[in-house]
Amino acid sequence: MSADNRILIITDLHGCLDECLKLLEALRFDEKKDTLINLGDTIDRGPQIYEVFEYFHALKERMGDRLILIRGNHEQMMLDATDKKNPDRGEDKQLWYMNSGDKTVYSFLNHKHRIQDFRDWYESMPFYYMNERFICVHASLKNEDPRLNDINTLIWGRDTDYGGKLVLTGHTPYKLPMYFRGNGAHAFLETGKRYYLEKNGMIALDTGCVFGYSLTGMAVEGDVFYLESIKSGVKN
Ligand SMILES: [Mn+2]
Repeated sequence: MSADNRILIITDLHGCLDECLKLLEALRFDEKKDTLINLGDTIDRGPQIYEVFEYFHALKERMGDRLILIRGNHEQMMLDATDKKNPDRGEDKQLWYMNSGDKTVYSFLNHKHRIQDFRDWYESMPFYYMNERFICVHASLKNEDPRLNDINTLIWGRDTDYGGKLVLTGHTPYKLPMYFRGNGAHAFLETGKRYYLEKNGMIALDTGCVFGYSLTGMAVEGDVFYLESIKSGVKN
């Protein structure tokens, strides 16, 4: 893989568009060449939820298959809460609103849109992505074949003892990006430093931007990667 086909990975934007754009700039994102993977949770909690949707919706038109938007638990809560065929929709709506879904509803309404009109777009988000080197999923894996995990593991799981083929995750915020080897050993990852991709274990990229910490992204170039971080401007 040459630098002509870099893969960038970001996660847990939760409506933080300003930090997202700064991060993509720091990673020297080139939408004409790079592949961009978002590990889910674009909606809820943050200041610019509709704007994040608008940005990725337009970017998808330009990037096609090189933009991969993975589904997080927040997208799933929204889908369950707005699914007219779902008999438990009332309870699912309560769960979503308890997790800040109302903020998403109002962010869309403030722009004269209803998020349920874009259900198909969110519904098209896959639960995982994999290539020869690594797997991407919102929260966690137990089995290294993503299809053999239940959906709750993929979008809600917080286990860090996975030791299979390398997986990149978000969902659980840490103050710094982390590498979990799967045997109990873990390490902080530094920004700006080049690392070789490990074969196994889990890289956790959510550094709690919407909670006021930072937004971290990863750039993979062949078998090497590096991280960049942008300080959060969200006030809590
Ligand atoms: Mn999540």
